[in-house]
Amino acid sequence: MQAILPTANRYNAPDMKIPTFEELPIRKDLPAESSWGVFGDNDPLGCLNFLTPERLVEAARLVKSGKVFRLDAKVGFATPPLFGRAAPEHRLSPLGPMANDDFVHFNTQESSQWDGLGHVGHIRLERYYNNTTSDEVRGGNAKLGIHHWKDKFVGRGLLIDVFAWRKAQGRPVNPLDRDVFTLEELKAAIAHQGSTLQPGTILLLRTGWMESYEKLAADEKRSMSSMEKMQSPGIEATREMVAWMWNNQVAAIGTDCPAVEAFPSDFSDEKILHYRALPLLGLPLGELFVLAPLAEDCARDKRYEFLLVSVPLHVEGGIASPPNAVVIK
Ligand code: UVW
Repeated sequence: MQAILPTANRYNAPDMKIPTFEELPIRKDLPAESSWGVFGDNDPLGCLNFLTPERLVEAARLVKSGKVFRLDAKVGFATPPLFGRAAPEHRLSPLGPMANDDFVHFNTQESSQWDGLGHVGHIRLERYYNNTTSDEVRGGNAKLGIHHWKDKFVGRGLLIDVFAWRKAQGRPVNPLDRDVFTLEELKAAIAHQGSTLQPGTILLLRTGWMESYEKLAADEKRSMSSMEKMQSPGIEATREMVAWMWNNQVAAIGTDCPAVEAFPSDFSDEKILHYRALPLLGLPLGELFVLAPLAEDCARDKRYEFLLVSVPLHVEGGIASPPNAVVIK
């Protein structure tokens, strides 16, 4: 691909103008449907740039009841781990007669997780977000490492309970089958909840996968855990879907399913959501979140928006992270 000449960030001033999806890319030498350069050629935050301090102050005003919902499943919840990933190890290490340390060794993609921007690069372009090379990612990942997100993932969250909405429509989801939620369905679910999508929102999408998985017997979990056997609902992987997210300044999307997009998805197809979101737009994808208790509370008080605080691991050069996230209502 063509070399990209460094340019000054055109949009990082307080009055910055964000180009619409239709105006992307911002330069002719950049890939189609990419946001590269919008926040500067070395930007590591992608759509997290939409979480501005002003919007955080607004989001803090959503705290009314003092209820807190943890979004991470426990480390090691999936038995065996999905997609053939390794199981976590937890080892106690006595420090003295009455004192203990411990070690936790786990794949950051094994339980609830944000996919960092070094997780998936574009299959054809062979580049990660903002023209980052594989060598840069694998050689320390200073450019896109998860450490850049350590204090950036706080803002307004909005739950879209598409699982409940589908049920209300008389078309219930079977969360352990592949099923595609269209953009029109997401919009209808938002309207049904009486919610609005405001700029700088972290979307949470409930598909029902987590609760269904937890109800399975041990042998059923084992037989569906591989890449080949996995079936899951998720959002449609279209240009329209990501255009809607970009144009509404969605900061990230977290779901309770294994891949955000419906699975199986074909990683040889450059049109899948993982490529559209992570390398092209810098849009963080969150997977395997615990959303059912939050969804129950939102249905009860009819408030689907809240303050969301996520503090990814402070690991220099990290690829992904448990969200370490709470919703505060
Ligand atoms: C898949 O789509 C396999 O998900 P992940 O982001 O966990 O690699």
